[in-house]
Amino acid sequence: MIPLEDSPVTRDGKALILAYDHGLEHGPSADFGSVPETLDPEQIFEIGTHDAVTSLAVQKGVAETYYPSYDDSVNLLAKLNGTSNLWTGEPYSPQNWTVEYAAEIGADAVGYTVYSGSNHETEMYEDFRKVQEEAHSEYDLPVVMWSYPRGQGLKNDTKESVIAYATRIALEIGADMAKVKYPGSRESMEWAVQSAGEMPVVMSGGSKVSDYEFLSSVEAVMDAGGSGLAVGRNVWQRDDPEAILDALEQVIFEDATADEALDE
Ligand code: FBP
Repeated sequence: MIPLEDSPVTRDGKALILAYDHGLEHGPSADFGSVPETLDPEQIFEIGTHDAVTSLAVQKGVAETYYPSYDDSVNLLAKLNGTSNLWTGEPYSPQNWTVEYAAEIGADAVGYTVYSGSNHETEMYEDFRKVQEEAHSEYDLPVVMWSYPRGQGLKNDTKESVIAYATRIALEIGADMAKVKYPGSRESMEWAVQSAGEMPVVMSGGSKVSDYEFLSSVEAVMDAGGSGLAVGRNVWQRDDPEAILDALEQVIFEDATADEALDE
């Protein structure tokens, strides 16, 4: 495992990953319609320059086109695989760029989705193995795993036991950090964090909710021993992304409660 304390994609060992791969995963109508400016990747790179953001997770085309103007102000997390919402088969996320190419563009870390439980699990583990070994042995790049159990056999993908299994799988197959859905309570998150051993665990943001609900779940994750957050919609779908990032900075890096962060 690559220790993330000294990595540029963390601050004091904690992470706030701004995710912006939704144009591929969900499509522009689903996620950019409510705030039309979010269609423009440059707007998100601007948001990503906020001090609280430790890296920006994007796909290849967006990285190639926009990252060169931001390489001094944003850490790049190259999201190497991803699939569109138009795919209707069992979950599978193909690799869209290589570790080598991501490193050439200037990536500080790579990200990879694995759908454990899918009928394509064996292929995805094999794909992940190649990426993880190349990232570690050739480029010394940490690998953040979007660990999302899903597929025909899984009725509830945010159940406590499923999320703990998700963090454990990430540890077992060699991730340096796992990004998982929030299992609903601090206790459940604690179990997921413990299941990951020394590997850091961050919460996946999810669809937009109120400031208080969102910050409270982040507070619960931090109290549970989590290492932060990977978030998209709950930041850039807000009217004032900077204000929520100010609050997140306090909760993630300064041990503030949701109430304290909202009072500022
Ligand atoms: P959000 O904070 O907007 O949920 O983004 C996190 C993320 O993992 C994105 O990287 C990705 O596009 C999306 O969620 C995938 O969500 P799902 O697979 O559940 O549709």
